[in-house]
Amino acid sequence: KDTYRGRLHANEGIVQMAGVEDNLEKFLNAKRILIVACGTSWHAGLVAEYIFEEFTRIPVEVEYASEFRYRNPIINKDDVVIAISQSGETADTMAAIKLAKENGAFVFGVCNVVGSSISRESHAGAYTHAGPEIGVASTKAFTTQITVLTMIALRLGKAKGTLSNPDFHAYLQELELVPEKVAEALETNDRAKEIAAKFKDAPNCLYLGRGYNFPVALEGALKLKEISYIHAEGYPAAEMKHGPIALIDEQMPVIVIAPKQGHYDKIVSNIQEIKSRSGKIIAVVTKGDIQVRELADYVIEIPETSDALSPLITTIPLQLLSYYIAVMRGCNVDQPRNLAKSVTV
Ligand code: F1P
Repeated sequence: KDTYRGRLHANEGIVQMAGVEDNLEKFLNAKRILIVACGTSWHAGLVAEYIFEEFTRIPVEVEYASEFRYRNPIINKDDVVIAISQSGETADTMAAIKLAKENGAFVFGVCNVVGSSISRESHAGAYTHAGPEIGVASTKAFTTQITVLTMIALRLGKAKGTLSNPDFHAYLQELELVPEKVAEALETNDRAKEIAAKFKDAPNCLYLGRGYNFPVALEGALKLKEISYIHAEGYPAAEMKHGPIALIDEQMPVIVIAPKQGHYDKIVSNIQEIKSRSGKIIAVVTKGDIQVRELADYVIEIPETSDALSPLITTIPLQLLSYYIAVMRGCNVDQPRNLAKSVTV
């Protein structure tokens, strides 16, 4: 809880924003923001796409660095390329940066490890200061990456006038409350443990979310795969009817991220579709929710948050769920098989 509290306070100088301030014109003149990253960092990039486009109206593209580096992508001089990496050593992300620089783009790094290769190779950057990531699977790196990217988007939205002053201040105030909300979300620990005990032997799991929480569904599924070796897939809830719905039966646990926000009514109807096919529903809901509670087999309650900041909170119970499932299956959560902390080849 303490580490979550500490590192989110920008006014204590823990999150460094100088990289943005010194290069504000580059960002403001960007025709496009291109985000390159791998794994969990790529998921943070997807959340950032929603946030940047909403706050700044600058078009954003998010690419797996591992694909980007091998194709012949169009990179323009007025692109800002944001490279996200916890370790700052990921070879695919490094190669994507090299390509971007060769094509004259401005490269901004978002790294956790101070002085890492990516922080040295990028033109400017911001550190996440999440503290050491002891486990191989990224967890606190994800929430701090999103926090830093949100702060950048707020700064740009304010400068561009695409975000109103009252909205800007409301988001800043809400960011200050995030550590408390994360602490509250961590209180779902026992509930996550209880649910984990029910589903630890499931061969497959489906994760669904909409809007800002679609990338959280991807990240929830990745966390489960990485540390418990259960096959899991994340999907935008609205895409379910285009394929994955065929998978649903009474054996299939479906984790739905369903906070009471923008897409709430739509997600309720997605949950109804799962229920009518006898899927087992585990829903992450806003405290006090009634509608989803009536439909779901299990609910995990989190504090109320605005749409844009909700991934910082909704991801916590999913991390706990994966953790407990992995522990109950006897897996080494810090050192999963076949997985390296820095993928440097
Ligand atoms: C990317 C990443 C992590 C994953 C694992 C392997 O690393 O895919 O997201 O959990 O550690 O590498 P990074 O570029 O963010 O350091």
